[in-house]
Amino acid sequence: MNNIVILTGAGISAESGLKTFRAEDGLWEDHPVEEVATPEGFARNPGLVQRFYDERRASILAAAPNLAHLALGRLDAEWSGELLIVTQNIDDLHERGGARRVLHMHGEGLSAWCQSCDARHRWTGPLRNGPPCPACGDVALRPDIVWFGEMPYRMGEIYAAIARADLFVSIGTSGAVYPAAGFVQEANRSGARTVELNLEPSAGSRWFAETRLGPASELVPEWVGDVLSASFPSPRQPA
Ligand code: BJW
Repeated sequence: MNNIVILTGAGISAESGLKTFRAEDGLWEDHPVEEVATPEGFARNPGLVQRFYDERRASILAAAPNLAHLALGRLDAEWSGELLIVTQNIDDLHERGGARRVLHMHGEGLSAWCQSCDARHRWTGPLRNGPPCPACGDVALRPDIVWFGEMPYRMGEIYAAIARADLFVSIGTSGAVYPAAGFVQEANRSGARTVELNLEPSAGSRWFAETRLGPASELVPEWVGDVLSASFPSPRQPA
């Protein structure tokens, strides 16, 4: 086994105090998704959307990586084969947990994107007050986030990594949002072993060869230990 692709979702950051989306007390409970996570919602009420992401940005800055992020940081440091951590999360907790091979397919909360000159800037303050773009000076910054109906980032790279993967692992995601929810089937098609780590079975649970249930802060360090000690079963069928 050499190539690993890991998909993470909001559940891996839940124990860092960041809300998930679809839980009863989740983000969509107080903020209708079509209002805050679509380009149409942003066009209708930019102030509301900027406030929502200003609050999210502040929460990200106040959060710290948990044992699950740290374990993936350890895996990244010690795994000499190919590794890609594809995260749907907009927080930077994987990076602060030590991981380097991270791809943010739904964008980054600490990035602002200028709709006028297309520049992207690291952003830690608010956007609701309409700051000018540091590159062109126009007041046209939006959160650098992939909303519903928009194309997630770097899909070609993701599908290429899945096609090469020996092991595909999904951590803390409900499997409700495409294209990420379809990655497990892609991985199965290309012959990878598939494993799900989640508090409860996801919508696509039946597609995984193995499911381990529990909190990410316990499951992920245990799973990383298994992989690094090579006690993980060989993923591909012998030729
Ligand atoms: C724990 C835990 C603990 C809790 N330990 N686990 C009809 C059919 C199919 C598709 C479509 C359709 N109609 C429209 C579409 C496409 C649409 C879509 O999927 N809609 C669905 C609602 C059906 N998708 C899109 O529009 C995407 N773009 C697109 O498809 O472009 C075209 C394209 C075509 C072909 C190829 C490529 C592209 C864009 C999707 C953008 C999603 N954006 C959001 C918001 C922005 C980011 C942000 O604000 O943060 O991304 S939505 C939101 O959901 C966010 C998340 O990244 C995403 C996934 O959520 P996640 O992470 O799974 O969170 P939850 O809350 O759902 O689940 C948490 C999980 O954690 C649970 O399972 C818990 O059990 C678990 N958990 N605590 C372990 N301690």
